[in-house]
Amino acid sequence: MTEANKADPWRNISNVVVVGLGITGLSVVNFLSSRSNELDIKVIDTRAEPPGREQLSSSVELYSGGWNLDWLLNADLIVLSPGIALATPEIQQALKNGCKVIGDIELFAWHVDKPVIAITGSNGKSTVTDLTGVIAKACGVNVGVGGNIGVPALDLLQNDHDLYVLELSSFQLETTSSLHTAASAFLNLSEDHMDRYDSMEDYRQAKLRIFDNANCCVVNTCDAATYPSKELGLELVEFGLHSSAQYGVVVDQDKEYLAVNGVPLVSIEELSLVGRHNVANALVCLALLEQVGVDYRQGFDALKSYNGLTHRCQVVADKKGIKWINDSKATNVASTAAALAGLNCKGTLYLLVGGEGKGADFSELGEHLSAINVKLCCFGKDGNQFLPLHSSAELFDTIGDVIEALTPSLRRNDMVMLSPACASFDQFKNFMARGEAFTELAQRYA
Ligand code: UMA
Ligand code: ADP
Repeated sequence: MTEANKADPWRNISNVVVVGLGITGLSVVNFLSSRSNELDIKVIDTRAEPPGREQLSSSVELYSGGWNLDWLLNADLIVLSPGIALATPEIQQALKNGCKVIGDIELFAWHVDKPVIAITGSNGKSTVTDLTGVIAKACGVNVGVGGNIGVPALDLLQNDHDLYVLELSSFQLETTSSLHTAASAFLNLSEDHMDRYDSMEDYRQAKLRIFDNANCCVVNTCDAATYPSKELGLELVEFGLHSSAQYGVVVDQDKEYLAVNGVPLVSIEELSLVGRHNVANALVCLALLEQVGVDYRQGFDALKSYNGLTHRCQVVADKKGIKWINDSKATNVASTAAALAGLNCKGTLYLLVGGEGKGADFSELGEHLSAINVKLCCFGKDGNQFLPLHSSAELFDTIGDVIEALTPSLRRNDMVMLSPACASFDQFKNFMARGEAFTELAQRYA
């Protein structure tokens, strides 16, 4: 933020319209109401039954089921939910009318007064965010962890933390311009959200905004798309799954280690996390914590015992030699590919794919499927798009239909994995509800 804005970002602002309720909108209303009773706060949500309306104070006016242009055009400030694109015609009209449009992370930036670590990327954001928080806590740091991971960033400001770790989506970054970070990481870029962006480059540019005011940029040596333009002269710290990366992997006496500047620190076989992508994720956590002066060595036990968040390659049933794996958080092709790469299945893999495809091209998944013994079970709104990818592919309506049909064929050493490469919104409230539905079925049928 410029010095002038920092002095008083609230200058000339009295009418605020929060667009989109949900957990972000609610956090914005609560934050604004607690810091000033001079603001006139209104909420618009285009959904007829916006989630969170029961928790909204009756003193805040809500317009739901469509747009209220009058409110938008009379606002001094619009705080936009990440679920609504900046390109939405009604928002563009307000912008043309001279209204300032920001997101919850920009509001957070206006008020935070402690160091911030920020993480973006197509995959691994939540894992890196959570694990960075877990290691920091183990090192005695009073850390607040939130953002796209599910705890709205503004809610974190209700408590005094000494460090904030934020997962930021490209949607949140679009409406953020003055977040100063001690370190920001861009983990990787692969196709996602093509229903919101015109091109991969647009999507990448939204993510690169994380480096706009970063003291240090953590980038992936194996993914050139994560690097900011050289001309900006930003300070870079590199991670990668090889020995020459600053945060890399070295082999010492036949054992692989997480290493910093070539010095082996933690043996990879001691990590509870599985998969090469998680080795990369662990390296990023160390790189980020170093930048804020946390002596991460004190957190190595926590790093080793960390076994990941739910809904990410999680074994939810293991009976009669058959494993059931919930990877509901795999909402794009690259995350499903990462799950397949990390799998060791001696029998047949029953892979459940489908849902809301977000305009993605799934053909790349075909290569990964051709190398394994798989039965492809497709479901949901865009399930039919997976049918050409494998000769075994079969279409079902729901996850329940798939499980009912496949259970009689299951044999020892087989695996059933939900790693859908799609968003869940066609049939579920979110990826967690989808994962819970699968888990319940797995435990019932196992
Ligand atoms: N919507 C409308 N009209 C509105 C508002 C929302 O139609 O007026 C729809 C949009 O399609 C939107 C969807 O509702 O995509 C969800 O919006 P929401 O209000 O339910 O969102 P929140 O509850 O505020 O959750 C948001 C993030 N959701 C999105 O960005 C879509 C959550 O990330 C995040 O955890 C939360 O803020 C706290 O920061 C979820 C997500 O799916 C997990 N994120 C995407 C991803 O990770 O791929 C970016
Ligand atoms: P995000 O918050 O970016 O969606 P998560 O940590 O929740 O990331 O993981 C989402 C999915 O991506 C899971 O299926 C997980 O197994 C996979 N994944 C995690 N880290 C990576 C990575 N570095 N590269 C590719 N896939 C990954």
